[in-house]
Amino acid sequence: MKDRWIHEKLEADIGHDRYLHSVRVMETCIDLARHHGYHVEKVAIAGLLHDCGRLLDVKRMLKLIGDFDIILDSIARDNTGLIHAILGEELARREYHIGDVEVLNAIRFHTTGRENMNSTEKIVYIADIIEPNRNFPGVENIRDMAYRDIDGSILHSMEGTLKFLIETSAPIHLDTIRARNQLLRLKKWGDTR
Ligand code: DGI
Ligand code: FE
Ligand code: FE
Repeated sequence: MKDRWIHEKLEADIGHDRYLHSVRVMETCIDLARHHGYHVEKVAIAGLLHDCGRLLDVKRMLKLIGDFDIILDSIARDNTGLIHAILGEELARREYHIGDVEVLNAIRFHTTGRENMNSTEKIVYIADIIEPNRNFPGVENIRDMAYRDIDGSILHSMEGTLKFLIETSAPIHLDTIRARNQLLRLKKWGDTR
């Protein structure tokens, strides 16, 4: 990305470590897009900005949700893990001047996924999980899968997230459930019934 100001603003807003994570996600997005023959510029900016709503200042996150008149559903409310993606879409639009709806949706749905994800959304979702510094058990398998079968890799990693959410008694967002069910139908029947 050549726009220096985007990098400088992002690092100031989300902090050095998360900024470096974002750059790794961007690079992983570029690699996946080249491999799968997809639009590199689009996924690069979406990958770079995917966590732009994870502000260092959590109070400011909540204030901006109010300022922007964002209505949170009962699961996202009180959950900064989910709020950062929703706020991120709005910040990308307002403060980073992103107009491309595919890029905005990739930011919006990068945490939960959703039914009928397009290629930009899928690449950002899985790049966030497999960027080189991720080292949870099983990541190598998901990393390999992402280059062979991106839907399968998303399904597999989503099921890991769902297990984690159940083990920690966390609420599961309906978008995550719908995304998983659709990917399961795709795997079982090869269609999106
Ligand atoms: O922002 P990152 O840390 O890079 O990664 P992320 O945006 O994927 O956030 C991961 C967190 O989001 C992780 O702690 C699991 C949580 N998460 C994902 N899907 C759901 C969820 N949390 C809830 N409560 N419900 C979900 O459906
Ligand atoms: Fe995130
Ligand atoms: Fe991330």
